[in-house]
Amino acid sequence: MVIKLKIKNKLIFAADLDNLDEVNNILNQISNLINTVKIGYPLVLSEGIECISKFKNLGYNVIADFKVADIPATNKKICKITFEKGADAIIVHGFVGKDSVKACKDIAKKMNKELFLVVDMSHPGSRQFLEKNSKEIAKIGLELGIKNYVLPSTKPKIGLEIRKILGDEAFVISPGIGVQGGEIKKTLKFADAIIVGRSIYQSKDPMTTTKKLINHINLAIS
Ligand code: O7M
Repeated sequence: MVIKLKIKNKLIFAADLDNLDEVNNILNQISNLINTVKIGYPLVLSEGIECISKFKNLGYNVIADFKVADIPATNKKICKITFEKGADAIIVHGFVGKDSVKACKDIAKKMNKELFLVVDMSHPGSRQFLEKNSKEIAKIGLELGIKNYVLPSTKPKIGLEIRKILGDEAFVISPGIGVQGGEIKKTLKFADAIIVGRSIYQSKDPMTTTKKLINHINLAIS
């Protein structure tokens, strides 16, 4: 398993709020429990791309969830700017095809950063197009030598099937736990870490909720 990011407690916090103060408030409560934050469009479009450096300065690993899905030339620019802003990793879509993914992979390699490839997604609509091609997308990732992947916790059977294709060397992160119905135990049979957003940031007591999640994670892997 080759990954430069060390994800504490196998738990990534999805900071999908549109207000930086609210995110900081949650992080203050869980900062000794997690070290990796996934930020995406809700926060960046509301508060600006500088959120990345703000979280970096607080000591977090930052995964930029921009689900990059454009032509190779544009993909390269998006990744380069995101890495220059301080992101440790960027999330990239595979359905756009090998050349688009390769452009991201090449710039990530050049800048010594990480890339996560989305192979399938967690929401019901993903069955319409993405799921039908997820194995092909996984193969593109393997052909390009990509090590990091995103697989949905709401589809544990498919998760296991794709993990077989990716092999033990792959590092898999998985969203969909909690609100979307995914279960930690089933997910950690194919994933190395989980991504959780609403269950934490909508909780009345984010610290206790996060501790409970970590207990479940530890039970699942023991
Ligand atoms: O725990 P939630 O459901 O509130 O949040 C899950 C997070 O994971 C949220 O940031 C989603 O955008 C993201 N996500 C999915 O929910 N499903 C997917 O298939 C893929 C992602 C994701 O992170 O892609 C990289």
